[in-house]
Amino acid sequence: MNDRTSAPGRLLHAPEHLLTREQLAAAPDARRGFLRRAFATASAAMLAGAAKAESAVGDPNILELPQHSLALGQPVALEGYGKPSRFEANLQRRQSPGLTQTRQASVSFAPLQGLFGIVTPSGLHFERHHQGWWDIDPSKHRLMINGSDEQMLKRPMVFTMDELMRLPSVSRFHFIECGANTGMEWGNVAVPTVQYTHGMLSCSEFTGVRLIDVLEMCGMDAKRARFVLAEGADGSSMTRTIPIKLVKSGDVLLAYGQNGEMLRPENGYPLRLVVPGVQGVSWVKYLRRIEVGDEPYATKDEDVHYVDLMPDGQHRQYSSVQEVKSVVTTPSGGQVLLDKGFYAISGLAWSGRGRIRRVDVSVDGGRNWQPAQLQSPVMDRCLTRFTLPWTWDGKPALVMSRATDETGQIQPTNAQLRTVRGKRSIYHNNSIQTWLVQESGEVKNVQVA
Ligand SMILES: Nc1nc2c(c(=O)[nH]1)N[C@H]1C(S)=C(S)[C@@H](COP(=O)(O)O)O[C@H]1N2
Ligand SMILES: [Mo]
Repeated sequence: MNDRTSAPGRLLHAPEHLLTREQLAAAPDARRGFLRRAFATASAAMLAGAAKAESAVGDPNILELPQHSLALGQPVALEGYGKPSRFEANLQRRQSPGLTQTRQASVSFAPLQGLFGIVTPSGLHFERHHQGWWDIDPSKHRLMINGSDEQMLKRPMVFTMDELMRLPSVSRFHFIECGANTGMEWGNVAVPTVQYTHGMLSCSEFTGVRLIDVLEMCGMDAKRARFVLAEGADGSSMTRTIPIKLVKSGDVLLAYGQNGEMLRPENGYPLRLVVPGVQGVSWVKYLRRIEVGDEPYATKDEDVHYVDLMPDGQHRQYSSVQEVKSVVTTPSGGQVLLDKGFYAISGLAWSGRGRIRRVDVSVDGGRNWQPAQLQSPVMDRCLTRFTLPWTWDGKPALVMSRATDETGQIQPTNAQLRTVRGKRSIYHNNSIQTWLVQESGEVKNVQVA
């Protein structure tokens, strides 16, 4: 089953990969000349071309010296910001075919199927705006820190960005996941690719000042303080309650840096809250105010939105930790396996409660499980990359992954999750995802028990 010596299978990353179907059809075929049925529709001319190029002998890509080996290359840019290769232009954030398209108040999904390792390039980080994004002038941005009364915080202060950025900072890798990620799968299979099932998920190195340090500077009453309120400067008036316990642990950051540079405007430039392990909505962007208080604030974004409708008709509130979850990104929905043979199954695992301890992978719909390899680094409340070598025999396969975190929490099946949560939720779906590899090689989003 895990025979790495078998011929490598080729993978078509539809619809966002560098090779088109046509280019692949024209490429030398794998050793057995095994043409997937997916290509039955390819034109006769193309098939003839593929047959001619069957072996590397006579390959013009080797025999004819290309221009880039003969002439001077491009000069270095005198100035400017680097961009990806033009051949990578299809790898983009995209709006889901399963959601109503609106201009400002919406979401675009990260192309998880095309990413390596654990860090999301900032230009591909998912976006979620309740009222559109802004590119705020950092010289005019202010952060106010106040208490619910004068004793709660003795020295209320207003910080400029310069003042904040002079303070000692930390840099940490964390994932951010919207509580609504995978939400469309509650009822049934809703969207075709992992970009749309799981792409409200990204992971960055964030740099900023620990919120606790600033609150201590301001003279917070550590005995009375129980919650903080975080407020954004955009028109959505995003406001969220964060328990002081999380803040006191030193994990909550006033972040201005993302992957070595300033935050992108879409991600909250110039300042956002980083609340590791907690759903994205609490990571308030364009952060302009923190208030310290002794009771939860019950704002619109925690009363009306981001509540979970339970089977008994009651709503569950403040369910903010993102529970243990994982997904296979290769092979995943929309891709096509072009050959039988070796594939490296690969995916991402994460938990809002700590590190990932293990990931098991099944290729038979959950009857048998094998432990996947976790790639280092494995970090606290961060994405973890896992892999498992697999030889596809050309028969239908149901590919799944199941993560366990360091607290012992195990990712539930759809049936297990629904027993507790019903089917009418939007948020916090962390159930096991299944991809069906069909005989044709085409991969489909399906749900099994
Ligand atoms: N000020 C402000 N903060 C916000 C939002 C917003 O609309 N305005 N959206 C929230 C939601 S619902 C999520 S999931 C994350 C998304 O962060 P991102 O756009 O950087 O991916 O930001 C959160 N913080
Ligand atoms: Mo969100």
